[in-house]
Amino acid sequence: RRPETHYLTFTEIESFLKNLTNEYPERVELKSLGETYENRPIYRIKISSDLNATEKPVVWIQAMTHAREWISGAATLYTIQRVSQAPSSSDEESREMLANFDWHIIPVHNPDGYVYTHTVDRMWRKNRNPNKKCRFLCGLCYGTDLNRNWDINWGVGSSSNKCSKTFRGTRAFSEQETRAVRDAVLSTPNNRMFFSIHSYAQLILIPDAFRPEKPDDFADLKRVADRVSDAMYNVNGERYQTGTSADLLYIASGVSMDYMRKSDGPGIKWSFTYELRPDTDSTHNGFILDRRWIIPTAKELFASFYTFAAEISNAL
Ligand code: 0X9
Ligand code: ZN
Repeated sequence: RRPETHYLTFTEIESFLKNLTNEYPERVELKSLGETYENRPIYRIKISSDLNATEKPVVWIQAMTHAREWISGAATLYTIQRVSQAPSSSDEESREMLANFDWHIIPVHNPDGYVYTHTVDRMWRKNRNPNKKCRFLCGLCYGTDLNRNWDINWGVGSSSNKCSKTFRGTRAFSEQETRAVRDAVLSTPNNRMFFSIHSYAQLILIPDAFRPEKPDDFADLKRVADRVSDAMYNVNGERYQTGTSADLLYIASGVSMDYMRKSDGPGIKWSFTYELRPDTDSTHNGFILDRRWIIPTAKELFASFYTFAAEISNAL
């Protein structure tokens, strides 16, 4: 089964990634950044025109943080495939993306949760780390929301209730998944862009997520996000709104997008969160997008990465 026609299982994604590295060893490298509670690897695939050269400006893409948001993984695998194939294809956009940037992509940030959505509960969101509800004989609630666990204004706009879907964890970076990505980003030079991929509100979210006030460089971020939204619109006529989480959704703290901008942290100015689309013509829950929408959505996401890359390399 292929990632553009089916939602792959974690094991299938693993083989897909390994096959790519076997096919293109000179430009694709697969690494585990760490292991989850259930001992699954947190894969990072690096795609570079020259794996041995010093880092070009780096783009980070993090998908499948929330287990039920399957389209985020499927659409990201499509970009991985196109960029990996770039030099041996006539795909000019991918070639340009690879010429100007190194791509560090985490296609399944939350493998335990992802497996759980295939085996037990399609609507699971968090990871699967068990939380004791109290000290003695009082049961467990599973999972921390990996998009509330980062050390940026940790604690507000998230839940301290271990059973809640937005449980923030026992402290900032209590989870392996967030620590592994943090450490990988901090040890990589030349980080330039960061994207966290979610679904299903059809938005490009601009920092900050943790407050209603706009950051000083909001106008820069908004200008580029609006161009990206136009590029996405040109693919299938689907409009993605751009703005802050407070204006378009809700305030959330401890999210990866905000952490990546921290000046005493990764300091990545160009950091965004995507909410991909819901199923337009079904009565399904918005997280459950029929597999026929994988290709159209993946093409929009690819166009957005291409446009971000073109805009930001012009601005360098
Ligand atoms: O709540 C979230 O983590 C995201 N929505 S979702 O339905 N995919 O769970 C939104 C995140 C808040 N905003 C930003 N990260 N900008
Ligand atoms: Zn999400």
